[in-house]
Amino acid sequence: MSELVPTAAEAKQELLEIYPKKVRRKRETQIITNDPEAPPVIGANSRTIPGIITQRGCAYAGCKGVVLGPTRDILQITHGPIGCGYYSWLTRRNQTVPDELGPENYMMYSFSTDMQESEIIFGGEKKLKQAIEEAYEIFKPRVIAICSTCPVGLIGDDVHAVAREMKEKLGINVFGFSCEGYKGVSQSAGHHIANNQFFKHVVGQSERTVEGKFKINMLGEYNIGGDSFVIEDLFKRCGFTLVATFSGNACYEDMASSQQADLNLVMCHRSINYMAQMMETKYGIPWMKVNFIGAESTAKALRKMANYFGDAELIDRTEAVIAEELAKITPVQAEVRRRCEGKLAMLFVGGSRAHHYQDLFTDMGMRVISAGYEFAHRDDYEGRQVIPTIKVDADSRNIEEIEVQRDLVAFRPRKTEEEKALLAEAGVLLGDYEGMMPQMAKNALVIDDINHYESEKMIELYKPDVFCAGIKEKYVVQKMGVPCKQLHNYDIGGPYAGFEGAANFYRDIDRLVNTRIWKMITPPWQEKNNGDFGPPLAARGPRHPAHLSRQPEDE
Ligand code: CFM
Repeated sequence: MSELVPTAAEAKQELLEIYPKKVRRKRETQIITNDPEAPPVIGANSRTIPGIITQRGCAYAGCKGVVLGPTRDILQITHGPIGCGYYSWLTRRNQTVPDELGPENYMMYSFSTDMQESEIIFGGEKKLKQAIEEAYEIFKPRVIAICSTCPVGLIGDDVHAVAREMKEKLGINVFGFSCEGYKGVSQSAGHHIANNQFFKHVVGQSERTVEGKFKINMLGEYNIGGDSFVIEDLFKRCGFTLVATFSGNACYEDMASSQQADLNLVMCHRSINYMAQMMETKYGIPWMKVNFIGAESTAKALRKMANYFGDAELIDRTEAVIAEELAKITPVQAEVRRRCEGKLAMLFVGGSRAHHYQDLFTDMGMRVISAGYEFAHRDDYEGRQVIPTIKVDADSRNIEEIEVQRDLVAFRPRKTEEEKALLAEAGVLLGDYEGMMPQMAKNALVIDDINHYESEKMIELYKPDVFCAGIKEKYVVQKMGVPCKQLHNYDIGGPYAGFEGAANFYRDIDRLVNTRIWKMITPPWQEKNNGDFGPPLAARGPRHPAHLSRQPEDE
């Protein structure tokens, strides 16, 4: 592969140049030149430096928005000022279809206690109880969950005591989350808090027996833009029985009976690995990392799943589904490759997609020159083997680690150690995730918790053909004449999972990077050189000549 200009080391220097010494020392550890053979240590999951415009969200977002939000029939009350409820209302494009197990759907509602100053002073528990009773009166839900916002922790309202009291009084499941926004350093804390409470209050609560062969749970798939629907369809056609998804298109009953599955699939390692671990310890369910983003990755994941169960008929059916789907998608791949091959991409998203979506770009022949997560931990970058070496700081210590014991009745080992060893030999690794860095090119720049300044600088330096991020970055990036693909909500697109989703993605990216509109944009600083953005981009040794300035011959 051709060398990039500037090199990763030079780019890193440029990014760091502007910072005061102390800031530079910290950012130096978070901007890393990759070596896939021996991933270097990267600084991650530490506090964002005050004053820097980060992409990150809060613990409430990670709990209420991410892990809890996609469940349709858990009535979710935000205990806090109305803004927290209002701004978390339908902002994530998770979809759901009610069924006989979970016919209720509260997703389109926003429930809030609308905390006022008087509650901040005198306490909000009374209002919370009233809100729960009122919600119960109107909706008669089977489950109510309470999500805490910052003031709840600051004034000391005990949402768990209120939940216990209401559970008793109403005779339904009620539980709370201490997911105050300020917990931890990002939404990652909220994931952990959500995992803990789901594990304690939901998993194992159902009496029903799940019928079916090859029972699996899908962990860390949230049905953004309909992704879960595509994956569910693939499972069905291959012959797997999906017990529960955490938590895309999920209902309470599914999740409450999830301990009956014989395999946990982990899609988003960052947000749900705690659940996989706890279920393995308590019930003996092994987990495997999968990725249903990308055609090759989807085929690989399905094969691993079929091999895990080792049933000849299941393996044959899975192979037939893969063959059928690949036959449909290969022509689309070839078509977009003609126009996209060699184009440059950068991805700065969340805690797993910056890794997963690289597979789609690889399918298309595009080159990922830089990527990073907002809030992932070192294991998501370097692989799980580094977990014992991760320093636990005060921010992480604040998040509860729950002690999990083997369940004396329900624990059932699904595979013996010998069987696991045989599977490992056949390439079916259990309980492991190798992280993003081993899959990235040598010398690609890996940037943790990238900020707005660094994003703009990276665009100036490399002029990528597409920059993948979220709504906070989108219009800043596009004003620079570079298309921005939102990988959180897919803009208005998707599904992007599975084979069908991959085809959607290829087409959307093809359209985005090959439209002529970007050449017609004059960035504001080239129209009136107001000095805010530094020298014109054209003066910076363009990697793609004339990419960012109007060229009469192009029109
Ligand atoms: Fe997991 Fe997610 Fe992500 Fe995430 Fe998120 Fe999301 Fe994301 Mo936005 S759970 S870590 S906290 S894959 S909401 S569906 S897109 S940042 S990369």
